[in-house]
Amino acid sequence: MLTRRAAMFSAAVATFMLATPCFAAELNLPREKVELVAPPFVHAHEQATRQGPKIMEFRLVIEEKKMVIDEKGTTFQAMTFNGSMPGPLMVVHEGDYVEVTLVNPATNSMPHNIDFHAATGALGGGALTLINPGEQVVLRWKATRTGTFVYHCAPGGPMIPWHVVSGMNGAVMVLPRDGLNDGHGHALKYDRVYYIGEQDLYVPRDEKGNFKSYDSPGEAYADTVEVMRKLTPTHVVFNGKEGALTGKNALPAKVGENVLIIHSEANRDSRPHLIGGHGDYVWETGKFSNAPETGLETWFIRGGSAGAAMYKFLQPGIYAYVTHNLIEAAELGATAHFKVEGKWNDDLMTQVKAPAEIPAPNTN
Ligand SMILES: [Cu+2]
Repeated sequence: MLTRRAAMFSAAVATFMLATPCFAAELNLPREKVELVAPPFVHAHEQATRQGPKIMEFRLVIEEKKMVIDEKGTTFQAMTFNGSMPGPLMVVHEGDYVEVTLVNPATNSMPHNIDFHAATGALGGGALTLINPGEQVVLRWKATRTGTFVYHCAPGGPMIPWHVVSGMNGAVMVLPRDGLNDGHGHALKYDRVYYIGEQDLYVPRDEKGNFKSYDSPGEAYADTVEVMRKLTPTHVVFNGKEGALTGKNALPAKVGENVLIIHSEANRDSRPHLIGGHGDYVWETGKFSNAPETGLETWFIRGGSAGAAMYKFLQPGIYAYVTHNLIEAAELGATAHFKVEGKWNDDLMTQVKAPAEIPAPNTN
């Protein structure tokens, strides 16, 4: 059934498409084809660049597929960009053009599109990219603002939240051409960069309270919307699955390295916290035209945005990176681990006395 809101949205799309001559002007700029990689990793890129603006070419293939989302083996009818939840991080520089080929293979069951928060133009490109299974489309937009920004599917009306919480979201990082800085003229460089995409999931249960499994997204839709409307996720996970970034999947780093963490949440608020570490420089809203905050304990990611935090690890060990709603971290899945190698600094922390029995009170 088409709701009033969905009808209004569709009308807005139709008006926009009629009113806007859509042509691809030729740009006389060099092109660079980027091979995207699945999160938490980020494709190779320059931090600062001496080159002029380019057309950066990306290819996103939409995959509707069943994924396992927790350690109990719960399955989920996911919708994804390039097969991962979240989709890959795309990195460009201010003034570059992002040219995305969006592919909706005939094996999919639904129309999809893409709305880039970093882009300027109606619906973030959503109206120009709506494609049916068996179609592909090419969108180009100019990266005029620096920062980290979410992208997500937005095919209209009630389809929008459902596709987003089914996994169709990711992030773009637009770097200043001369790289990151601390807001006081000092350049900041990272030795490693990781992309952590937080995802709230709403999985229906059967009468016995067990998670239900479905054969297609369409079959899961009605039950899933009921769970979504309660606004209480059954899972809050990093990178698509409980445990995706813990244990053997822990993110490696070394003492002395600056690590940049991009954290997105396309639908819901989050509070990243690195247990035992800090945010040396945090662009909480993710926008590099603002000076970063320094020395933070916990920061805030507004639903529908991506933030960036840089930290130089000073001690070795396993660091948990969580959302500091600890119920979500420990019970719903939102925990990652950094595995840091290096030399321990006793000056920063030491165990002065090992655990021992409490001494008996001196009665003399
Ligand atoms: Cu979609």
